[in-house]
Amino acid sequence: MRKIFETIKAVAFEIDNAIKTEDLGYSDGENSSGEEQLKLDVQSDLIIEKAFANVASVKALVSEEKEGVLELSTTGKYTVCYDPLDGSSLVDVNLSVGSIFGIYEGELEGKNLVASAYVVYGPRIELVIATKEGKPMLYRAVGSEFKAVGEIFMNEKGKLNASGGTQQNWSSTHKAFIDKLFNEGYRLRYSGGMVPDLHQIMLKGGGLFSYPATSDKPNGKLRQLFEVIPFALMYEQAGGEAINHQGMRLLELVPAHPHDTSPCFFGSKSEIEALRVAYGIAQ
Ligand code: P6P
Repeated sequence: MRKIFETIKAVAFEIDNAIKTEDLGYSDGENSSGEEQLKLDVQSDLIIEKAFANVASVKALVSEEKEGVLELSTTGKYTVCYDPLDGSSLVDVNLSVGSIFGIYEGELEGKNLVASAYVVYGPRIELVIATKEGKPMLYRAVGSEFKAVGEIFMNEKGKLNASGGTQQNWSSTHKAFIDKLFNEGYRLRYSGGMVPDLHQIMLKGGGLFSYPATSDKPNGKLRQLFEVIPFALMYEQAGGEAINHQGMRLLELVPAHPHDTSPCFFGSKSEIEALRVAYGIAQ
């Protein structure tokens, strides 16, 4: 696993350099979710694929930018599922973006996630790594090295509310719940980049990030294997919770297809409990 984390650190610097120096135009392709691919999406994907090809413990890769599973070896132990440059459409307005990694051992489902990591490409390059032991660890790039900053803890209750999805397509239940939080004084913090938005809530004392089922996306928008499940480990290990609209832990999801999505809610315990009450799924 150490070699996997070292590889993530190495690709973080390469992708950050690509963000700062490469063409921001669109390629002529689409990803498996039918989204237009930026040249940066394709390039970031290639950087990661090349880097992991040399890691003996990795047997396969699943990428947001590719359809299926890319087999690398028959002797490897882990499958790395990743979103190479999440929120890439924000690069051309100079907002923070990120890479997300889920490391699985066995079948590709929530219970087999053994570790996750994400990189934030912002004013600074930051990396967070979570395993099933202990709190997530925050690292910050200093020169060409990542230095450990400290463990991440979430408060019981926060102040931030990142409400995703198109509001006109929210259910009345979800709209009433989000409005209630704002009426209680929560502050809107939503950039449209999952990585910086979830990173901010974890580091700024907690709150709620929601991307619900909507009339135009009844299964939500965010992908289970390389977005939702990796962040679910982060939030649970930091002392928060991560559930879907039925109250199921996101770490218990079993995707039928590598690009399956899920409605998702990540937050401090207090906000997730309030969501359960609002959605009528209180335990
Ligand atoms: P919306 C970026 O495209 C992304 O996949 C996530 O990074 C982000 O949380 C979400 O989509 C934003 O979606 O529909 O709110 O613009």
